[in-house]
Amino acid sequence: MIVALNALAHQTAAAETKAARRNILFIITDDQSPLDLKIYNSSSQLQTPNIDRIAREGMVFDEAYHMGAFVSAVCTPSRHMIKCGRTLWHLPIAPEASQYCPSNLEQVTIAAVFNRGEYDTMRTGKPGNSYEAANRLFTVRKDSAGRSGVAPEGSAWHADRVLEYLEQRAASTDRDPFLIYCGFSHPHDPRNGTPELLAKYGATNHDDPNTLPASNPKQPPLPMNYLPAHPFNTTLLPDQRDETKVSGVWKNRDEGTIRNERGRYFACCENIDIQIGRVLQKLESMGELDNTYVFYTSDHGIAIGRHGLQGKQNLYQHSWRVPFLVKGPGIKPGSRVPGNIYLLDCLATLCDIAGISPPQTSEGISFKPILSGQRESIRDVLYGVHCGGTKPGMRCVKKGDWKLIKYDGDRGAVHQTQLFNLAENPDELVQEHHDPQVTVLTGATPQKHQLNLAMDPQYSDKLKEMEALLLSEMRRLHDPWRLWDQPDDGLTPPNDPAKKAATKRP
Ligand SMILES: [Ca+2]
Repeated sequence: MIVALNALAHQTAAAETKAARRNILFIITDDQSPLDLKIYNSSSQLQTPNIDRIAREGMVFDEAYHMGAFVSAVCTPSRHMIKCGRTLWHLPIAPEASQYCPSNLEQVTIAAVFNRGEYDTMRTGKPGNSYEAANRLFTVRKDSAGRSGVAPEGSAWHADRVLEYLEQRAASTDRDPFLIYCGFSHPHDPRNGTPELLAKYGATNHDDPNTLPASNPKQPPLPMNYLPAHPFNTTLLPDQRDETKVSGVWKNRDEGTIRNERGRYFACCENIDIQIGRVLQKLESMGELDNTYVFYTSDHGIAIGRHGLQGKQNLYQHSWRVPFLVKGPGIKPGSRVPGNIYLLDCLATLCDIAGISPPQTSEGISFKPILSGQRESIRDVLYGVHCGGTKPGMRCVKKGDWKLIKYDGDRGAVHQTQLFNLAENPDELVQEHHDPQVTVLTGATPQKHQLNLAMDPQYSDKLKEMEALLLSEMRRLHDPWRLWDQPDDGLTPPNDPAKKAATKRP
C-alpha cells in the first residue's frame, strides 16, 4: 500500500512538473535594427505598441549581438547560430567545418532537442538563407518567403499560420508545452508596405530605377549618423551589393531615397507589430500568455542610410546589434539589462528555462540568471565578424564602452582601424559626420570629440589594449584569418588567394 501511494505521489509530482512546464514563443524578424524601435531610440517615429508591451511586461536587453558572417547573406550564419548554439567558425557551413563541427549537427538543433524534451514544436518563417536541415525537424512547419505588404500574404501570412496552430491546439486535448518559432520575412527588402501604413509614413513602394521617389514630410527623418557615402571601401567586392539591388534604392543614397525607404521599412515594422498583437491576443484568450515566455529579436540589424550604407554587411552598432526582449514567468516587468549576449546563447537559455539539458555541441551561455534577476550580463567581451566580401574583411571587439573595428581586404588596399567610445559617441560618428553639407541634412550637431579615436595619441594605450583583445578573441574562437597587422600564427587561410597575392607585394 505504501509502495502504491509512493508511486501515486511520484506520478502526481511528475504530472505537476509537466503541467508547470512553460510554453515558448520565439519571434524573429528579418533585418531589423534595434535603433529604430522606440524602446531603443525614444525619438523614433516608428509605432510598435505590441513590441512596447513585451518590453513593458518583460526585460529589454541593450547589448545583444549576432556574432557575424562569412558570407554576404548575414541571415544564414545568424540563423545557424540560433538553431545550434555554436560560435561562428564552428558552424557546419563555416570554412573549416570539417575541423571544428561534428556531423549530423541538425540532430542537436532547437527543434530536435525540444521534440525529445516532449515539447510540441512549430515554426513559420522564410525557407531560404536559413538552416534547412534544422528547419525540417519542427513537427509543424509552415514557411513562406513572400514579402507582399498586403494580407493574407506577407507578415499576416506568418501570423495566420501561428493562429491556426494555436486554434487546432485549443480544439484538441493536447496539453504538452509548445515551442513556436515565429519568423517574419520582413522588414527585409523588398519593403512593400500596406497602403495604410505607407501613407502613415509618407512612403511609396517605389519601383522605377530611373526616377527618385516623391518626398513627403511624413517620411521618417534621416538618421543622425546618415552619410551620403561611406568614407572608405568596407572590404565589399566591387559587384557585391551593399544592397545595390534593393528595389526602390539601388545605388542611390540621397536624402529622398533614404527617407522613402525608411518609411517603407517603418511600414513593414509596424505591420509586424500588428501581427504580433494578434498572436499575443490569441494566447491571452486561450489563457496561455501568462505561462509563455515570449522572445522578440531579429537575425541582425541593418543600416538604411546610416554611415552611407544600406545593408547589413558591416559591424557598426546599427547592424551588429539586434533588438532583444523577453517577457515571461519570473521576469521583472519593465526591467532593463546590458546582457552582453549573442543570439547563439538562445538555445542554452531556452533549454534552461524548459528544464531540458542543452546539447553538448551548444557553446552558448544560458542567460536565465539574467532573466531571473540574478545577473545583468553573462560576458565582458563581444566579438564580431563580417567577411562576406574580400578577405579577411571586418572584425570588431567591444568591452565596456570601447569598441574597435578593423577593415582588411581588397587585396591589401583596405587597411582601416576605428576606435569608438560608445558612451560618448554612441552613433559611431566619424569626421565626415561633422561636414556642414551633412549636418544641414541630418540636423545633427556632433560634438568635437565624437570621432574615430584610433589615430588620437591620447588613446594609443586603449587602442593597443583593444587590438590585443581582438587577437585573443580571434584565436580563442578559431578565426581562420589574421589581419595585416597581426601575427599570422602559421595559419593557412581558407580559399584566400587575395591575401596571398597581397602579401607578395613589396
Ligand atoms: Ca536577415
